[in-house]
Amino acid sequence: MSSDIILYTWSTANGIKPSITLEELGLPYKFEPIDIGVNIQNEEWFLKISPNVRIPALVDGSQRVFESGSIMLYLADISPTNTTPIVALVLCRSPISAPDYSIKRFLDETKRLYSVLEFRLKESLYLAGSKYTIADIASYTWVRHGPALLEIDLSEFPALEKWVDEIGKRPAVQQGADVPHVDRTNEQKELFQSARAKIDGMTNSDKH
Ligand SMILES: N[C@@H](CCC(=O)N[C@@H](CS)C(=O)NCC(=O)O)C(=O)O
Repeated sequence: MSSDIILYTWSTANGIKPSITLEELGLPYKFEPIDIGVNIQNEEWFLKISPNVRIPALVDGSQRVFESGSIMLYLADISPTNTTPIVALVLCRSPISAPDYSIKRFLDETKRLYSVLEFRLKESLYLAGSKYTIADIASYTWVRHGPALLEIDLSEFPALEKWVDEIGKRPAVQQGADVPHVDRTNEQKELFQSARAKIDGMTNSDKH
């Protein structure tokens, strides 16, 4: 099957939502890596595709779509194979580059959101119900590295742990999460560890 879809993306939690969705739906696509570390997103040609100066963005023939949630809804809409219900679900961004005081706040908030997910996944196989949907993909890309980066023990959240392991084993997820192929795990881990060391050096009164 030939395709007009071009995905402009980078290997971030928002960036891999569309590639995982494309792989899951079996839609053919090409992709262009947009290295946000060297500001390709600010180049004039890219602003015509993504006026909000962010990845991911997608072009399908004469149609342009940006915002990861909009792209996922668009793909689910055009896919002939999609039969699952679509539910939007928003999770907080992880605090990799936040100011130090907000790192603690967002760490606590991340744990609170994990409890919310745990609550839901104890009563339901997937976030929107009995079927795997784009709500799972949108949340999975944020949850997958959280425990390692934030030093959270996921065994405190057994239903969430089972969900994240199961989704991570899906071939389409592994394929899509590797578009474009860039290993940023160590870079992210170092960033977080240095911020974490600063928090640990703060007094309790500084933390709020
Ligand atoms: N709400 C947007 C957020 C997209 C976003 O934050 N993209 C980041 C990478 S994850 C980006 O392009 N950053 C480049 C910049 O801020 O210049 C979405 O979900 O697509």
